[in-house]
Amino acid sequence: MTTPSPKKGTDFILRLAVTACAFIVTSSAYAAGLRATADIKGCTDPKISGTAVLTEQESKEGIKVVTVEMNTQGLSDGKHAVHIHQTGACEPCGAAKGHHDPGPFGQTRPDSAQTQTPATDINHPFHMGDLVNLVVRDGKGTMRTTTNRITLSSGRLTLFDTDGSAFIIHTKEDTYCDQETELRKGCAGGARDACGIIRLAK
Ligand SMILES: [Cu+2]
Repeated sequence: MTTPSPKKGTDFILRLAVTACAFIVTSSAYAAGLRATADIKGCTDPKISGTAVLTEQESKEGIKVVTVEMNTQGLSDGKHAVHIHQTGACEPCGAAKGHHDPGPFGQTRPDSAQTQTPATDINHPFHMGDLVNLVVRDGKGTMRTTTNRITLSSGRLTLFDTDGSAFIIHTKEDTYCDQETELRKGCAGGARDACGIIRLAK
C-alpha cells in the first residue's frame, strides 16, 4: 500500500486548479458573446411596450447562432408574427421596410402582393429575418428562439449593415405560408402592431 507523497498531492491540486481555470475561461468566452437589445413600442397604441435581447454565440465549429428573447405587454392575446425587418427605423413602422434578407434573392416582400396562386415573388418564411410567433396570454407576450440565419457580428448576414435592422410584431400570426398554396397576402401576419430598433449593447 502506498500513500501519496506530499508532492503528488500538490501536483494533483495544481492540475485541478488548471482544469478549473480552463473551464472558467471557456465559460466566460461564451458569456462574452455579443449582445443587442431592442425597445419595443406600439406603432399606434402607446400601451404596447416590450424588450428584446439578442445574444450571439459561436459553436466549436465556428457557426454563429443568435438567441432572441422577447417580452411584451399590451398586445392582444393570441399569436403574433415577429420578424427582423431590413431597416432600423420605426417612425412610422412602415419605415422598417421589408424582411431582413441579405441573401442573393432580393425579395424582401413579407407576403404576396397578388392573390395569384402560387405566388412567385416572395421568399417567406425563408427570409433571414423570419422568426417564430410571439405568444400572448393575459396581455403578456413571450418568444424565445435561436437562429443561425443572422449575426450581430460583421458579415453577410449581420443585422448591423449601414441602415440597421428592427423588429416588427404583426397584428396576426405568421402562418409561415411555406406551401405554395398558402402564399397569399397577410400570411406573414398582416398589419404592424409594434416595432423596435435593434441596437448593439455596449
Ligand atoms: Cu414582418
